[in-house]
Amino acid sequence: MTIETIELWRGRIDLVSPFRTSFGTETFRDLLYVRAVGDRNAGWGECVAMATPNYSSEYLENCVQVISRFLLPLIKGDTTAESFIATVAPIRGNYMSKACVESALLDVQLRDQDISLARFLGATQSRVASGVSVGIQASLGDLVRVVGEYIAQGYLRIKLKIEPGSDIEVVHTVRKEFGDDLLLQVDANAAYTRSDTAHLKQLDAFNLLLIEQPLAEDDLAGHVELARAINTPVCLDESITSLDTARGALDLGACPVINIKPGRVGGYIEAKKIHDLCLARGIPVWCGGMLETGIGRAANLALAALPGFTLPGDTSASARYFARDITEPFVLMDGYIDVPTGPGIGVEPLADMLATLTKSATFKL
Ligand code: OSB
Ligand code: MG
Repeated sequence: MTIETIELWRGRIDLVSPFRTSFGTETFRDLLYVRAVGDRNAGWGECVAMATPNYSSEYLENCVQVISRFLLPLIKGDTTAESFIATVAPIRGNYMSKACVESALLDVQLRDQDISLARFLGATQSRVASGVSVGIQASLGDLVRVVGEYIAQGYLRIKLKIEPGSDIEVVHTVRKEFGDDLLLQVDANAAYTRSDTAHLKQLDAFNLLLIEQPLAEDDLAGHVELARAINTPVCLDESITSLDTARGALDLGACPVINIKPGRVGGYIEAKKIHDLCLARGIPVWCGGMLETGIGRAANLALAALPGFTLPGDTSASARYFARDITEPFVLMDGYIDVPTGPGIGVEPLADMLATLTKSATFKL
């Protein structure tokens, strides 16, 4: 394989409904893709960064800068996903930028080898159990209606976004309405502090699968303390940015569950390493999401098909996000989504959707 050029593609796609979290409200998804053009195939990677630095310190326009100024100049014709990771190691952080480029390189090299990403990563499942992440709603009535619709569509697990002032009653309402058998979890996106321990302990009454990222990204010690004080399993999202942070969090006892997002940890190869560590230690993992279009979703499904992914992920169907996805839509069937089987990520942008994107830069190697 020889990489010849790398293209950056930008775009924007509306969400079917506003998505409100403790850090803000999204009504559209700003898009950034890297397309790596090789001598035989081309590969795509989607950047998961949001438009603003609220979920993490990374944001999309900054990723354009990091990728163009610092990552792409390190790529040579014979760079592979694996050698890219080693080459960009001196660049600190910027996981989402690295992951985006790595994904495109991985896609093109696996297409050349005629291997699916799922097979490359060691997937053992042909379909993935799907959960759905439900944003903070304007009223409890809206919440019950929205959750009811997702359950009717077949989603196997509901995740409720929470924040101070919209938490205990929200969970109580959903439990009362939909019963004790519903697989239910919450995600605070770092909205609480250590002084909220007694408040969060009230969630113990509702038999939740887990509470995701209750405290600040940096506050591992706080999560250790909280995990000891409450019965609801603590799961980390924002805090886990690498294999090292994952190992550290597990060693400290900060979390009995981990949400693995490839974009947040620098790519699919690092994500697999975190999966392998967790599998070896008996720690269940699940695949998170970042409102990806079909490009990133296809790759996430491949990862989520690994054996340690024993909890349903935020790998929802295309229709949960977009009226029309960038790729052929991923559809929910009896609560599951099929893992792509074609070479690489197994999908491509549809011609008419590609026409809504802009090639913003081309780098010749
Ligand atoms: O915290 O998991 C999160 C979306 C954007 C940024 C952060 C998060 C989320 C979600 C939705 O919860 C996941 C998805 O459905 O893609
Ligand atoms: Mg989260």
